[in-house]
Amino acid sequence: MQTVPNHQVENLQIEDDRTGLSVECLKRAFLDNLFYVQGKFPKIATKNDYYMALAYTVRDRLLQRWINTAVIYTERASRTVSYLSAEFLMGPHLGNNLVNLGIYDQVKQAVSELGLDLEDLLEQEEEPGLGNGGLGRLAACYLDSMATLEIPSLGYGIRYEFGIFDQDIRDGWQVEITDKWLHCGNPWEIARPEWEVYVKLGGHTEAYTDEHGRYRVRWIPYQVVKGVPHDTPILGYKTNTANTLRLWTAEAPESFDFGAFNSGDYLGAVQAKMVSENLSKVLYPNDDSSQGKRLRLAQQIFFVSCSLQDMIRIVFRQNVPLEKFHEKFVVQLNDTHPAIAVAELMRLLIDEHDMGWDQAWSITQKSLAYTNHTLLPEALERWPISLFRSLLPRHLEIIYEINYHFLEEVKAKFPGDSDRLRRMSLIDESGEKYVRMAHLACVGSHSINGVAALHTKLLQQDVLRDFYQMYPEKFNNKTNGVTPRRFMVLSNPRLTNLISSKIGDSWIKHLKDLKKLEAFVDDPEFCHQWRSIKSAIKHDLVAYIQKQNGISVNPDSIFDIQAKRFHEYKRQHLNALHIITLYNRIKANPDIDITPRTFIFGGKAAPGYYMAKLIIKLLNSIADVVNNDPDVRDRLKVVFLKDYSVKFAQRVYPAADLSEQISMAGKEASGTGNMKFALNGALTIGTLDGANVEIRDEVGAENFFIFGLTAPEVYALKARGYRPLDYYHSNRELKAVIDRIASGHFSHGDTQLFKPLLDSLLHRDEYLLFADYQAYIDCQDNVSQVYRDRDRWTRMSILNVARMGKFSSDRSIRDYCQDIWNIQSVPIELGECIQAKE
Ligand code: F58
Repeated sequence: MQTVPNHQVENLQIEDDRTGLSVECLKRAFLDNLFYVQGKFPKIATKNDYYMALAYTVRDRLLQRWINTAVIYTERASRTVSYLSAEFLMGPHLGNNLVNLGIYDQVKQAVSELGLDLEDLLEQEEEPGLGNGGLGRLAACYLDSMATLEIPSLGYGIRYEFGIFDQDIRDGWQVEITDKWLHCGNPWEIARPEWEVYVKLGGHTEAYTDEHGRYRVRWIPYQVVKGVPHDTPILGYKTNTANTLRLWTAEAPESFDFGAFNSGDYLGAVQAKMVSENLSKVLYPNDDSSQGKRLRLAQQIFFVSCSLQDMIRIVFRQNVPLEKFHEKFVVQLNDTHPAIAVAELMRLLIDEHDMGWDQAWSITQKSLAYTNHTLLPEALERWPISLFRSLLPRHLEIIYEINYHFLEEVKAKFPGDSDRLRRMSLIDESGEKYVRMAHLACVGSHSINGVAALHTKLLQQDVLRDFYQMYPEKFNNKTNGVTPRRFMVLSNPRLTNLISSKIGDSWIKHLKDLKKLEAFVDDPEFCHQWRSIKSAIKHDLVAYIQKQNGISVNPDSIFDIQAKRFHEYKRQHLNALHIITLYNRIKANPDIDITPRTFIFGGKAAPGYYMAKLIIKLLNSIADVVNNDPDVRDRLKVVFLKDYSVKFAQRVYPAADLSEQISMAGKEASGTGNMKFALNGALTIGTLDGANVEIRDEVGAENFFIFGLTAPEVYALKARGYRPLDYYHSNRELKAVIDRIASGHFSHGDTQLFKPLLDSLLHRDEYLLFADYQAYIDCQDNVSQVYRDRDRWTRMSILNVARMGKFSSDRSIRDYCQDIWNIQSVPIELGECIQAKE
């Protein structure tokens, strides 16, 4: 569709009620939106109507910035980061936009003058749970930081109709419920049907010779799906930059297949429509393995092709020659889920835009960069060749050709090393043939990065070792970070205000400025305030737990929290072993002096991951027994908070005393929850894994509870031959814990319920719980000791916060900009273009 220049529209005065920030103006705009957009008036409005009216009021204020940003980027054809991710775990938009616009307090006052409570309205928002965990949340933090740093960027992904499932707990078991986040409408997005694109799937290819006598390939697809972009503005913190998150929905090209319709096959026609729409129907809820499902590969090509076609459209619209695609865009691949971009960009350039192979390859490599997020071998994506061919016949041909050239390069660099060729090939031919997506991403990108120093080192030494030897210059580390806007300013206003009252608020944009807090660590008044705030937040969580779970919790106990996806490598069950150890000590000696603790868990398990679900059941079963045993006398409480989400995380991080980061060393790529907890003043008990290593380096070993085997020790122990039974037999407390579970004590006498879990520990223990058990218990005993010295604990907490500056996602994004993206900021002035021309 063409844009029609219209000078009358350009000169329109944007009405003050759509942009004004005074309390009076906000109130007027709110009532106006309630009436004209929501079609309600106060007498009959529901809470959701009020939420929607407020959301539209805030969106109006974003639009002015959003349009200004788009106009300036277009005029200047600014270099742009294109962040391709199958997941964006954005969390609720309203509160974040209020913070970033700097109007939280005005809006609070405006709604309160209308007799409403802002917290209530914030609670009303259904968050878009379009991600599984860390990877999707990282993408969201990066969008926030790019906008804050005024970096032109587009986030590209899928607008799943159903995001990550809602979790209920019934009889201690996880039950999954579909997430209908769109059922009340989504006020934050604007559909852009004028920028729809088409994606081909299936069918076959044909070779032909074009009018210049060149060899060409034509792809005759079996199916074509339409992608429609839905845009959400992403506002930076106190800047005018509003970038775009562009999510694609899949539709049938026409509402009916008219061929089938006319031949009377009405249901067949509707069926075809449903098949197309399936592509953006649901987020895959697995957080580790790729299952080789056809629909998932179809989702990947769908959003990647839509996004690359959209970028090419932008290139043309801005009069950039296609040969300069890589100067206009740098495309960051968030893991291998968008790695098909390597073949798709080649296909678009060669087949659709007549480019030669060499030039297309050079542009592809210069444009793409790949971030790896995992060290788990089972999480490395591979697609069976047969599946791949049936869905993407043309891409498979292109991949074979890339592979041919690539293996020639490998041969030239490592002559006579056929084993290496086999290991590095884009095609795994050891049994059934597979396409290896990580290899494709490595070959097709100019940069390959891990997400924490240790992770990058392990990639180089192990998982991607051959590629590191082949292309050492491509490898670099970009330690993850988190946005302090959502995870401090919005979620922890009390601590934010205390900090800003002492050191000003520059730290919100320059997190390293938190260092200035160190000057107050010996100030008793400050320490007292610090402690009172933590205590007040804990009281709030106590009330929430009482309401949600009906459990009364002692606010003076240690709030010991493990909140993350459930996975054996993350070892929530090691935490369970500690709880039972303490329980056993109490049972053996009911008067024992134990520092009171509340163990809080939150997190979902992949629906098909039986062991993770059994661990959830175990924790809930322990909770039932421990919380109701009179001998325990409220010294221990175990709480499983259901349906962990971003909204929920924001409530939990600020209340933590102790953050559990206890994965087996060498498994957690980085972790980002570890950063959010520490930033909110929790102390960490953790292994030397992922970013824990760097957090400890920053906050100081004396302010961090480290325990357990290191990654090299893990490998060495496994190489020697690990025998978990030896630990069981030689460690009295460990044996008592395992025996207590086996006896049916937590399962109403049922000795079979947890047997699969116990068998796996006793006979395999892949994640070395038994090997780390004693070190963990000793470390926890030390935690309990230190907690009793409240002044010391407070001091450690303050120093943790003061030294977390490195872990802002702003720092991560600056590093990406400098080392990979080669991109500068483009500040946005309001009023330069469309606004208020009189
Ligand atoms: C996570 N990966 C890492 N994957 O586990 C974590 O250490 C890291 O901090 C984080 O990425 C950000 O770098 C992760 O969340 C997924 O959820 C994928 C979803 C799709 C299937 C494969 C796993």
